[in-house]
Formats: sequence, structure tokens, C-alpha cells
Amino acid sequence: MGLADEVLVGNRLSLARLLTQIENETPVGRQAISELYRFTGRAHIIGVTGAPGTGKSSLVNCLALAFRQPEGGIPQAKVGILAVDPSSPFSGGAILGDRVRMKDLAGDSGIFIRSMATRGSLGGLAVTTAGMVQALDAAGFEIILVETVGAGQSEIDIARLAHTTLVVEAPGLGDDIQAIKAGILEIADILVINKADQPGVDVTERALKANLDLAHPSPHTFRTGKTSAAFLLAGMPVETPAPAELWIPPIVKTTATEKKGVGELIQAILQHRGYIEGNGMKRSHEIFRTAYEMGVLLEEALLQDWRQGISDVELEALLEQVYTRQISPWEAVQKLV
Ligand SMILES: Nc1nc2c(ncn2[C@@H]2O[C@H](COP(=O)(O)OP(=O)(O)OP(=O)(O)O)[C@@H](O)[C@H]2O)c(=O)[nH]1
Ligand SMILES: [Mg+2]
Repeated sequence: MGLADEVLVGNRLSLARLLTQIENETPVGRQAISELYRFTGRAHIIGVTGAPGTGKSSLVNCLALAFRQPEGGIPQAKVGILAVDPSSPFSGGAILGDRVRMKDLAGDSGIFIRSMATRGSLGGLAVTTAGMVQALDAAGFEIILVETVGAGQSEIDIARLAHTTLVVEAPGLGDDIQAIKAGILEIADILVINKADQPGVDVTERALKANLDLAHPSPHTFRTGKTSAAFLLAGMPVETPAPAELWIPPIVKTTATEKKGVGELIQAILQHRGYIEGNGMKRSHEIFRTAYEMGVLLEEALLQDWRQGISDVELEALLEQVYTRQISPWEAVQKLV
């Protein structure tokens, strides 16, 4: 049996191996993803982002438990967890901490937890994470929680990947309106104020509400920036239905350490899921996400292809000409292509 088949029949060790192959962007990983791709698209992907230490991992832990041992009408689901730490590859300590905190979940075959430390690569965080999510999806995990530390681009990447994005704030951190970046509010489908047991919850809530009023109402739009996805999609009408009803991100208060507010948070997630499934937004979101992923892969493939057709000597000679100011970088590129 190949790796992909073993993943499909629920072999956890094979799934772990596959995730490593995908993380390392190996041909084996890409081949397996290609075989598994038609089994994907079933999971609901939940992004969990926010400033360091707001309680994202604790919340992910609570959410996973709630989907495994559901109460009050919450559907039971198999849960995959991906903890992405884009900040540095040397964060073994933090990741270990997450593992320890997630001990409640150990030994349950309906849960799969994976930490990854992304490294700089052509495809970058978005494509590698997307591949790992696809593997978990094909393996039958119906809810996939992806945690990233809010650090700029990574939140945007997660929003592209996730169907529902939770932005986690904590009192004391978000009191200063300046501290609540408009960008992060724009990607939030649900705002969570965790550590609701701490003082200052009302101040944080008021600050969030004030910012929400400024940022909304506007339907979520996808920004491509100067990426290959922008080229791929240029001039293509990606269907973005105007939703009959705007989604105003609800603010949910939780205390992860006491497992409080988790039921409300799950209700909000399920509501958002119903919203995007019912109005066509899920479809346009996924088409966009796919275009983004293909854009990154296309760029990589074209560059590799092009690089094979050019000798080191040729390239060096051109660089030398640019260095000695005989030609400009632009002229050099014209010669190269
Ligand atoms: N008082 C209180 N503490 C909490 C709550 N949730 C989490 N914590 C604590 O806050 C600290 C950070 O929690 P984590 O879950 O690791 O936070 P995180 O956002 O995942 O942190 P990073 O991944 O490092 O960004 C831990 O000591 C938790 O026990 C809460 O609701 N109330
Ligand atoms: Mg964490």
C-alpha cells in the first residue's frame, strides 16, 4: 500500500510521515497529496490567531475536547490540530508546552495533533499549511483547527485557508485601540475575548466593538496583494456573491482555563459555517484559495523550469554586467527571459 492509501485507511503513523513529507515539500508528499486530493473538501477549517499568550492553544484544546465529548447539541467530530509557529524554528519550548497542555486529548484516535515550525521556502507557510490541512482532511478529520501566532502576514495566510477565523484577544492587551490592528479585525469571523476571568474585559469589549463599527459593515474581500494569485486571477471574474445578510463578527467571551464559554464559541462557529455554506461564500472562498495555492506553485514551477534552461556561467556573466553597471537589472532580466 502506498502512503496515500495507508492514510485513507486511518494509519496514524503514515499520516505523521506524510505530514513530514509535506512540511519538507518533498516529491513524495506532493504525489501523495495529488492522490488524496479528491478525498478532501469535507473538513471545516477553523483558524485560530491572535497575539502571543492570549490563550490560543488552551482554547484549541477546549474546542477539540468539546467536539470529542459533545454536550448540548454540538455534533461529535474527529478533530485535527495544526499548531503553526511561523516566528522561529527554535521554538521547541513553546511547542512542547502546547503538547503538555494538550495532554487531555492524548490517546483519543479521533484527535490528531501536529506542530510545525515553518521555514522559509518558495511555497511558504500558506501552501505547506494548506497541504497539511488537506492530508488531515483526507484522513477523515472533520474539524481542523489551525493555530498561528498573529504576526502580520501569517494571519492573512490563515484567513485564506480557514473557513472560519477566530481572532483571540485577552483583556489588558487590547485596551489600547492602537493595539487592535484593523487588519486583524478584518480577517476575524469571530472575535474571542479569552481570559474573561481577568479584569478589564469590558474595556476590551468596548474597544473591539468600536473598531468593528469602523471596519464594518463590508463583506469580506480577498486581497491578493502583489502575489502570483493576483496574476492568475487578473481579469477573471471570481464570483463574489453579495450576501443578503452581512456577517458581523460576534464577540464571544471565554475562560479557557475553566472551559467556560466554549459552548457559545462552538455555536458561533457552527452559525458562521451555516452562513458561508448557505450563501455561496464558501465556494468563492475556496476558488480564491485554490487560485492562490496554484499561483504559488505555478511561480515555483516556472522558476525551476526557467532556471534549468540557463547555465550558471550565463547567469554569473549577467550579474557581473549589472554589477559593473554595463546593463541595468531590468535589461538583464529581458535577456534572461
Ligand atoms: N487566567 C487565565 N489564563 C489563561 C486562560 N487561557 C489561557 N490562560 C493561560 O495563559 C497562558 C498562555 O496560554 P496559551 O494557551 O499557551 O496561549 P497561546 O495564545 O497559545 O500562546 P502562544 O502560542 O505562545 O502565542 C497559559 O499560562 C495559560 O494557562 C484564561 O482563560 N484565563
Ligand atoms: Mg499557542
